[in-house]
Amino acid sequence: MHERAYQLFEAQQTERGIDVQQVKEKIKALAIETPSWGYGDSGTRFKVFKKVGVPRDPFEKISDAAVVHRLTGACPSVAIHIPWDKVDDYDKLSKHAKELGVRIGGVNPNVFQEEEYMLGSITNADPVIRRKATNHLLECVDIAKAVNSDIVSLWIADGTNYPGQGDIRKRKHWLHESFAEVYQALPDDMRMLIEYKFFEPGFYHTDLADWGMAYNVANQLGPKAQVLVDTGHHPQGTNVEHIVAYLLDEQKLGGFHFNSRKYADDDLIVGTSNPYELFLIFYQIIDALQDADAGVRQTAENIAYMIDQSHAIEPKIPAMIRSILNVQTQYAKALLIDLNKVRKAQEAQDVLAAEQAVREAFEFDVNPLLQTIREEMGLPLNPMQAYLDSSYPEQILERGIGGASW
Ligand code: LRH
Ligand code: MN
Ligand code: MN
Repeated sequence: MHERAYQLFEAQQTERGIDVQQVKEKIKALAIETPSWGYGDSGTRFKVFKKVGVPRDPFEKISDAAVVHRLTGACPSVAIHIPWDKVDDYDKLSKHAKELGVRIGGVNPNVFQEEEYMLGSITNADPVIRRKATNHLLECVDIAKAVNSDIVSLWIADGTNYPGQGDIRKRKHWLHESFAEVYQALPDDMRMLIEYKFFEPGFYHTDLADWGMAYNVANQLGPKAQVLVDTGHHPQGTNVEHIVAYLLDEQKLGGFHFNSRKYADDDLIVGTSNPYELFLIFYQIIDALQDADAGVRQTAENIAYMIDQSHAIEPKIPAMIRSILNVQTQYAKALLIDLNKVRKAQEAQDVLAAEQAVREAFEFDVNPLLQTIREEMGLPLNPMQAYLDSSYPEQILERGIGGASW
C-alpha cells in the first residue's frame, strides 16, 4: 500500500518542481538529540508520578535513548544534565553510549537544585555562591571535553519574585561576568548555547528572560556563544519563527529545545498542540539554507536540534518516539515548500498567493515518504508499533519502580 502511495506522492511532488531525492536525503540527515531527563520520572510541581521501568541511572537512560535511535534512526546523541547525570567515570558513560550506537551530546549544567541557589546562582548577591555556580559551569565544560561533546547548553533559573528583591542591573553584570569566564574556558570547537525563559522559577523577573537578552550576551561574548530557542519558553502568542529568522540572520541561532506547550513551559510531546508552528520554524530554517550570505547558510546548517520534554503522565520511550516522528513529519512538510513560488508571490506583493504557497506544503500527507525513507534505511516502517511489539517494554519492568527523577 505505502509503495503505491509513495509513487503517487513522488509523481505529485515532481510535478510541483520538488526534487524528491534531495528531500529524502535531507530527511535522512536530520539528527534530533533526545534528553536523558526525558526518560526519567518527571511531573509537575504538584506531583511526580512514579512509573515502573524507568531508568535508575544515567547508563540506563542512555540505553533507552539508544532504543529510540535504533527504531527511528534519527537521534544519534543524548543530552545530559549535571548533576542529574553525574557519574564517576565519564569515559565509561561515553563508551556505554558508543557501544549502543549513540553518543553524548549537549552537556547541561544544573544550577537550580541546590539549597544555596534559592536566591540565584551566578547572579546571587553572595560572591561565594556565585563562585560555586560558575565553577559548576566550568566543570561542565570539562565534562563536555571528557565525553567529546562540542556543546555546553546553559539555562540559568535565576530571577526574583518581588520588585526590589534584587538589583537587576548588578545581576546582569554578574551573569555577564560568569558567562565570560565560561566562554574563556571553551575549546575552539565547542559552542555555548544560551537558553532564555521569560518566567519560572522567578515570577517577577528572570535574569535571562527573552531572546534579546540571550542574543545580547551571546553577541558580547563572541562567535562561540549562540542562542538556544526552547519552544516552550515564550509568552502566549509569541511568533517563535520570527525569532528564529532574526537569530539566523544574525548568525546567532545555535539550537532548539523542542517541546509542545499550551499555556506555559508545559514540556509536552513535540508537535501535539502546535504542529503548524513547528512547520513554520522549519520553513525559516530551510529558507535560510538558501541565503546569499554563506554565514547565514552555515548557521542554519549547524543548528543543534534537541528535544526537551518531561511529561508527567505518558510512558517515556513511546512519548519520545512520538516526538521524533512529529519533528520528522513537520520537517518533511516544510521541505515541500516551493520557495521560488513563495518568493515570486512576495515580489508580486501577492499576499494570498504567498500564504498559500507556504501552507499548501503543510497539507500534504508525508507518511508514504517517511515510510519509504525508513524502508531505505532498514528501519521499521512504524517505529512506534515496532517498539510496542518488541520485548523492551517488558524487559525494563525488571527495573521496578522508583527510578531516576528530577
Ligand atoms: C528549563 C529547561 C532547561 C532545563 C530543562 C530541564 O525550563 O527548559 O532547558 O535545562 O528545562
Ligand atoms: Mn529547555
Ligand atoms: Mn523549559
